[in-house]
Amino acid sequence: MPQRLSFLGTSLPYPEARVVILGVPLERTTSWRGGQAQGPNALRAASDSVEFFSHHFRRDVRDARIADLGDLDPYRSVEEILAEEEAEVERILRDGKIPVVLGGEHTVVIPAVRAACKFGPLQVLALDAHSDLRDEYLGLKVCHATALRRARELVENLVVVGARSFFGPDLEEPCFAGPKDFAQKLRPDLPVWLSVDLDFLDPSLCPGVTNPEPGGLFWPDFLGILRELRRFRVLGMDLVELAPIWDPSGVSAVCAAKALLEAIAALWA
Ligand SMILES: [Mn+2]
Repeated sequence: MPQRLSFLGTSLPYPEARVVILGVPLERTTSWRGGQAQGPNALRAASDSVEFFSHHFRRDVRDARIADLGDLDPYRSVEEILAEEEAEVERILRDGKIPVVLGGEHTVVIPAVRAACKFGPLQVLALDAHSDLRDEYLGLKVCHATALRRARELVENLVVVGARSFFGPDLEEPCFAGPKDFAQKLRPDLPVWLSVDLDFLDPSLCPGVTNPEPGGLFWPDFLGILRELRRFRVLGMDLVELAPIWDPSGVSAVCAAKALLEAIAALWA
């Protein structure tokens, strides 16, 4: 029997799926220590350790009918990879399904949001330790440090929760919110794209990320955010910046797998 690593061991064919996972192991514009290319498969492997059932949301995630398409080929130019990702996310949405993009660096949010915008006005909720609002970084307009600025240019509204690393002027931006009050900054009339940079979590909980930042959020904050988000229509999500090589305990990959499971249980099961 051919074996392929998949989230929760799913082998559901694409036509039968409601939630569709796509790995984009992009690691090209990283400015420090890297490691995100191994994120998608580390998350898949760690998903063996979590139950299908979310007791917080009283849902079995298998009811979300999850398919896992595997990873895009990363051995091409950044432009080619991002273009294929955009086409894939667009196809998944056009088929009436929910795309879940696994990074890779946070740059992968840009083509995902660009694809989702083709279906109407959109807003983005990002969980991130960093504002990612630079206009360019190290000469690049499209990279991990500009990801949320590029995404914001595409959508009607951006809200960022968990930010605690700023370069200065970004601190004056109106998009930042706390885990308890963020929903007030979201527009009730617009669908949401959820972008989860795992470094929003405190590094004591999830150290295996490319740019850990002290003073982060904890698990109950995340569950509370998901609970609030259930009032909105969430079109899809990305989960990025898992860098398992920096966490020999493997707990960060389990956090990532569990975070994805809880998000699917809360929003789509
Ligand atoms: Mn970040």
